[in-house]
Amino acid sequence: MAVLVVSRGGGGAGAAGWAARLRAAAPGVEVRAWGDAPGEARPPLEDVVHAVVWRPPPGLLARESLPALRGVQSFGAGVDHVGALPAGVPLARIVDPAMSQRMASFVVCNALNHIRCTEDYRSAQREGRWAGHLAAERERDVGDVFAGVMGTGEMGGAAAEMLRAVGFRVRTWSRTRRRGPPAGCEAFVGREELREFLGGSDILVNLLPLTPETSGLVNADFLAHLPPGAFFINVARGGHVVDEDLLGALDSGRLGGALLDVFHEEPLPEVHPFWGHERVLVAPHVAAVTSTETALAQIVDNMRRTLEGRPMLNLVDVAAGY
Ligand code: NDP
Ligand code: OXD
Repeated sequence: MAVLVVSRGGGGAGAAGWAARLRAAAPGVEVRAWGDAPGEARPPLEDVVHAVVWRPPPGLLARESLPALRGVQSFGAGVDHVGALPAGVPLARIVDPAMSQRMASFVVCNALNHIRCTEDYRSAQREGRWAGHLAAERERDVGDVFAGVMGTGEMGGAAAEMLRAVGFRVRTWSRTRRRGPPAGCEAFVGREELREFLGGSDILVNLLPLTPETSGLVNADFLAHLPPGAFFINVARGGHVVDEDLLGALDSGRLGGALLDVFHEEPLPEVHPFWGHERVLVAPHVAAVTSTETALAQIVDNMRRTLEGRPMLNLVDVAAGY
């Protein structure tokens, strides 16, 4: 019985780094790493019962390649990168309060930078300009700004709470009412309440999972419902966004700006117009990287559970896609 660690194109420790930590935490367990170094050979797969993955090669998790597979663990909170699984093989994801706090601080930091015009002062500095007039012309107080958070799960809930704690007026949007919004936030639910939610979101934060229902959600029609000059923070997935429509809204001034941490293709291709766009801030998928310190224990626990035939924790509803 063996465990396979596959990690391609992600930040963090990489396949070899994670595999070394799993071996140290569970001596005696055969842990094989498969990273994306040029020419790296594929390890033996026949006896792999548990796989820990970030962007595995398409088809790797199928029965034909991993006939003994009994459990899959995503290295991320998201699972859209995992691909198709054989029927009945359970999928777990990372649920880590430290990671949710990391995400929340990234969102709050960028929301505050936006309303306090940090980028404008940076541009003025590059040109040697004293831009004190911007304080009165563009800056806004937190209590006057509505922040809308799409997704009220582990990440979205934490971001909404922290936005609220620093004084933003917060609205949330989710698929169901099963989790109430964080205290002090106004909740919107389902497609029928989406337009109303968007219409009052000066800053829009995307923390939805990428599923068939949410793929391409952020298109021209969607963006047209935001208040003029709104700021968009995408920390979920590039696949939520129709890039041409986002660029159109930015170019027309309909959208005031965007902070993008995630993209259809990562790394963002050199020629992509987001790189040089004056209203776009590009981050390299770093809003909340899975940490070897805070997530190792649950990855090891789920590995042991699969090896011992016990159910994993933090299971994903594979049919819903999150
Ligand atoms: P959760 O599963 O905990 O929460 C998902 C939320 O999205 C829930 O509130 C859910 O609603 C809502 N949702 C799902 N589908 C829809 C829909 N069709 N319409 C409206 N709302 C919907 O996920 P997490 O909070 O843990 O993570 C969210 C995403 O964040 C991940 O999938 C990943 O893509 C991204 N992420 C990005 C990182 C980065 O570094 N940039 C790091 C970590 C995660 P309901 O409550 O009703 O089920
Ligand atoms: C995740 C991510 O899903 O890093 O955890 O994007």
